[in-house]
Amino acid sequence: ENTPPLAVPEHSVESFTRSFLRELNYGRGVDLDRASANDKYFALSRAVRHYLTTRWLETLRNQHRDQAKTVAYLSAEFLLGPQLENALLAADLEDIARDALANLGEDIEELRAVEVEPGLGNGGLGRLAACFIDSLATLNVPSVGYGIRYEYGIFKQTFVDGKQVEKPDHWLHLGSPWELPHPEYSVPVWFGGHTEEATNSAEGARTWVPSWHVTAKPYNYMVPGYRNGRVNTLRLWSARARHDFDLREFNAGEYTEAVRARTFAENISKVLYPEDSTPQGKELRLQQQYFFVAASLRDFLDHVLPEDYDLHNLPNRITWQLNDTHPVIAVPELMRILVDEKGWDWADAWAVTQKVFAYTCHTLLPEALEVWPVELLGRLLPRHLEIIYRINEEFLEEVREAFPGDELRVRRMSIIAEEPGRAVRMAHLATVAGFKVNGVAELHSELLKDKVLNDFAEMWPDKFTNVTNGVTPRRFVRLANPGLSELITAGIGDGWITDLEQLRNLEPLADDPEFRRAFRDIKGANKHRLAQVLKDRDGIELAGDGMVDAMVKRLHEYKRQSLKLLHIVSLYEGIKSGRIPLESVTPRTFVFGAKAAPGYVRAKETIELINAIGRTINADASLEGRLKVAFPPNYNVTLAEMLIPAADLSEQISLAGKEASGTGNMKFALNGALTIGTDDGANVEIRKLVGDDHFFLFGMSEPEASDLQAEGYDPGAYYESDPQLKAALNLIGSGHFTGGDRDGAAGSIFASLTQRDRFMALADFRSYMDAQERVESAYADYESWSRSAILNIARSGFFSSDRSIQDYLDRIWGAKPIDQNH
Ligand code: 26V
Repeated sequence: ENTPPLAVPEHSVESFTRSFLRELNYGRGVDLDRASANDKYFALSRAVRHYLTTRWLETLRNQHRDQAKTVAYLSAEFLLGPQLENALLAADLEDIARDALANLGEDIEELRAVEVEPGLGNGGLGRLAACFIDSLATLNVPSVGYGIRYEYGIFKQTFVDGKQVEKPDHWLHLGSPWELPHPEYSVPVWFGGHTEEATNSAEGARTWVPSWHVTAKPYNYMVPGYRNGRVNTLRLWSARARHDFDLREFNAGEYTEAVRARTFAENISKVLYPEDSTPQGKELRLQQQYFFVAASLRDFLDHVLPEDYDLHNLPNRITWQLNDTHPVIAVPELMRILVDEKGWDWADAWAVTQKVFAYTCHTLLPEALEVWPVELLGRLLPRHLEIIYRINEEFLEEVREAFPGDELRVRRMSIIAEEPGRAVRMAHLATVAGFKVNGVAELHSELLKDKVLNDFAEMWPDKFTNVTNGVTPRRFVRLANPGLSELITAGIGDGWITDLEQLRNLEPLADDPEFRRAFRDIKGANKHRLAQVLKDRDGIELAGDGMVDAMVKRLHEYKRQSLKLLHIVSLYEGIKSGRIPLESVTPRTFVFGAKAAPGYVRAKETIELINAIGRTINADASLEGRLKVAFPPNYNVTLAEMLIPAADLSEQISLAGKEASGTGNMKFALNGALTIGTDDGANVEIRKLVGDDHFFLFGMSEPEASDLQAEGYDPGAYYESDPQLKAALNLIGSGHFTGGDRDGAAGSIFASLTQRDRFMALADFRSYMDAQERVESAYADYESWSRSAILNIARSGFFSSDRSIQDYLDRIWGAKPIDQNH
């Protein structure tokens, strides 16, 4: 029971060297002369892990002893990014490890490059989950992340003839030193079958007789707080075929068939779905969702809670935070456990269930709201469908009582949609069951109440709240931008790393010419580093000493990469036609990073067009290298950490009312880029904080955009009335960039913008061009630009994910950070 805690190894180069060599010899079975880069990377990672393990065990022991209120973050995605650098930072081993390796003749940077980042997420939602668990640990909150250990993460993007080609991301190929499997905590997850009359007498109970199951095997990952002695756990589930399958069930001679059948079960955690909108209603995806949720509930109830725990107290012990609707099947699962398995009456079970789930919505696009066909859900999870029906029945009764005679409202609010086919609306289920519903930026939360979930907000106004997103300053400033971090620390001390509002103290330094010069030097060095990496990796050349203008995010029509292209083409066309004198153009590199969902045709065409335009512009000697387009393939966390610190200008140009929050916008501001953006998502809050003088606002506001939509939007009118817009579009449509081809990507994008333009890029074009002119003249005074950049940093402390987590604690969870020494 009371094993004394292992001592943390001594913080010294000697001790670290011993750990490293021991891991190399005993862990990998090689000596230094014969070790591969992977061997050394493993030994290094394992040595670092030793320094955190004692803390991890302590945290787990305290958590078990205290039985404190816990936050379980349920998320189908955790886009973690490289682990080694973060562990080195948290354990305060950066210098020691570098020196230890140098003494052995090894370069730590070379070993870091071996790491394949775990890309277990699509974009914003998955990266947010990773920032949040970092902040939960740093704020000392008892918490656990639950998700899926995909064998293949987000695909690796390559370009072939400028077209996106996806390659599988077998990130576990060489093994991962960061995970610890715990097969002894495996749990079965059942599917299919039918339901029968209950064997217990609880009101509302039935018995589920499922027909097949898989085993969910947990892998634990350390989530270290920033130098605070806490190490939380991220538990990711891997699907295994039931280990005890009985060969007598198969006829003689079917041995190989039986073994082969295992792969069916193991498919469940095989691959991350790379779509992040327009749900496909794929059966395997629903299997994934139920798989990780059922395993996580079971894990918490059976392994975390004491054996005799009275589940009536559950709301004091846990909040299950639902990261979008992906885990919402947890709601009927908990009801099933309480009613069918534990024998509670329905009403008692519902009372508890309604107090333990909270729901975060991450979108505004109606097509991104998940719905599951009743037929599919009923086939895979027949008992859960029955439970959802009953929840809906009672809920609709409540609606009828609150709004007598309003059957239209009842139909709108129903958890079950009738058209086009019967389907379960997961956002409605989450909103009915959750005790809180939050949006991810102020504007988004308002639009949820006023539009997307308006009926629900009228019924339960107090259920709705906002928590504006944030990003972890450890990874996105301290690790990504060491130069800037040192400068900040020299100016105001290092408290900002865990208390980002302290960046305010930089404000006076924005007026200090020495400080500004130092800032510019760092920005320049970061650009150099980026230029070097892009050259080595992809053979890309940047515009020498110019502005770095970055648009990095998933490729989506609503994010309007096409509007960015219209700006680039218009500049190019202006220069070529003599309208714009070349000398007047600020040298600038337009950097794109974007993956398209493999089935999203227009997004893929946009990628092709970006590459085509880039190829033409980059090869045009008459531009004297003043304009460049750099589109490095496979934008991921690793590349983000390289790119964001080098940027001068951050492009956040979605149509107002479409981007829930954005988090890249925050990362750029914190690294001293100025934003050109619409009044959308968290841009609104960034602009309010940094001030209009240090932000380039353009475009319609959300009400203006929705009015224009309602009036009937005609992109053709904009095309006809703005000669520069017309010239840019015509140049694209003419095949100028596509080797004369007018039919492929160029023709398709031309037609879609001029005929439909769902996200009104043409309507915002003129205002965007004007804002870009303001950017050019501001940049011409780089002294004053750098002052604005520093003020952006100083005023963006609000966007720490530590602040987001504090808001979740105050507004939703009611959990308290733990005093470590108690
Ligand atoms: C949605 C869906 C829809 C069903 C099909 C599968 C699937 C997979 C992932 C997603 C997530 C898309 C939603 C998302 O990533 N939203 C982004 O969340 C960020 C964090 O809150 C926010 O900053 C971005 O504005 C928002 O687009």
